Amino acid sequence: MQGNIGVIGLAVMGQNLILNMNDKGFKVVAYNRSPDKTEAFLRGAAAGTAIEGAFSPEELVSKLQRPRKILLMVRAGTAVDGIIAQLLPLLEKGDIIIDGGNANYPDTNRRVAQLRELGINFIGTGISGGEEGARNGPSIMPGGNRDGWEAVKPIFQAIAAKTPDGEPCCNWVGEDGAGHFVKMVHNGIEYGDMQLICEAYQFMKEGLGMSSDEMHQTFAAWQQTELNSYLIGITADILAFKDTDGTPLVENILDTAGQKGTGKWTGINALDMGVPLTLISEAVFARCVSALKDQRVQGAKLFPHGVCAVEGDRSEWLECLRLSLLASKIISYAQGFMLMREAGKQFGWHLNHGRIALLWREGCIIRSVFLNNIRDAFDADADLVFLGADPYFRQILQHALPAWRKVVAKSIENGIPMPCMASAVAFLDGYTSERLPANLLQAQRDYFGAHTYERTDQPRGEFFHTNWTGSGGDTVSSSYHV
Ligand code: NBP
Repeated sequence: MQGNIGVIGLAVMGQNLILNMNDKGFKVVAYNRSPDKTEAFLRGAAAGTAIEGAFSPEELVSKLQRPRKILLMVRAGTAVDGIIAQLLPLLEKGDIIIDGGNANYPDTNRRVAQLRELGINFIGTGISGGEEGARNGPSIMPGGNRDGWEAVKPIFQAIAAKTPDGEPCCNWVGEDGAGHFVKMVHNGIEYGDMQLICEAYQFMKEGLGMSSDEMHQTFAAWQQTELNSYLIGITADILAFKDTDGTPLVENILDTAGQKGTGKWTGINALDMGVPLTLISEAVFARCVSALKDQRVQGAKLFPHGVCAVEGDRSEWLECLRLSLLASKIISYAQGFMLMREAGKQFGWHLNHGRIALLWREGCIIRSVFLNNIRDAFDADADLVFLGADPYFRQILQHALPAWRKVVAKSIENGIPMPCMASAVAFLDGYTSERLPANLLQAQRDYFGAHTYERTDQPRGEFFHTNWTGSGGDTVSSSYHV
């Protein structure tokens, strides 16, 4: 029997996706650049299954049903272009290449267009859930050339995670690089969620003086609330985990984090598109600050401050903190969806936000109960611009606001860095201000650069320049923008 699908790349993701497909009754042909990995896989995890190996691209292609479906699970970047170049002479019109790695979406835009010219359907899909998700049901975000989708859909929807209602967390996202764009935003949101939890942890530990076991209990209790999510659950587990000497392992881990491409790309795209993605960007920068360990050690000597204990009723503070986390998380998702809306507009992608929320409901790192409410919000109003305007989320934000301000103010007063929670309040305050100080900013720009300004008492689109110093003249600038 010919293979239903071929998979190239037998590292952790590729192997687990193949085993998952095999479990669902699909015949998979596996190929890896280094043959020893293919041999080890066939002898190991794939032994006794219907999975077949191939030791060259030619052999792989010869073993597949038409139209051939080939999933690439290799390191993102030039490796993908290299493999495509190897496959092209072997493929026929109508064959399908799927890139399941973490490609940067402009690369996917380019590949979709190039391969369309050659009659090859290219799909770029985000796959989230790590090793465990790949094996048991990931969240899958496919986009690209839709002509290839119907042939791939039964396989991908079979292996994907399912919502409690049985819907697959895999559906068509949109044209070109839309799937990889949505995966990028997913990863950015993951950065934000993780940093928010870390800020709550630091407030509990250093402000409220809580032990790891007490924090474990708090996160476990939060898991029974609207915050119920994979990341809150694993945080509770981590805090209970003891090192070999009986101390909490988390306290023995060095406090520096790296940041790989996708969080940074999310921030860069937000800047390019003019979307105020403040929370995710702060989360990326928080990792950058954490990475400056040596400088922080020096800084702590220059500005010794320590964290002052947070006085007052602990359970009251914990409820304020829970509300702050929830409200900040709403802002983060609201900003993430704003970015996707803008990308949809700029690239002409028809993104369905409710459906995207459903894709993330299970299988991926940001999976949470809360995503059901986001799906409901976009189902009720597909044109919802700001998630906080949905009645459910608006009510939570309004209820949380006093507690949220209290936590952020206390963190600043007591020296606990909480950049994401603080930026979330600042964003909401700015976004809901009818008048901001940008009038002064416009005056400054006109003063030093003759950039002109609009007036409150004149129609929009009419521009004025003032000779502020009496020596500036009346000539305005039309090309120099600061
Ligand atoms: P890696 O990202 O570690 O990539 C290793 C695979 O790429 C191996 O099969 C390797 O073959 C192959 N490869 C490389 Br490197 N350069 C190649 C080239 N020039 N030509 C052909 N093959 C090449 O594997 P992974 O962690 O399984 O991730 C696969 C993709 O999925 C990546 O894009 C990753 O970003 C994405 N992803 C990973 C996760 C995760 O949790 N790990 C989650 C979600 C998405 P070799 O054996 O011959 O060196």
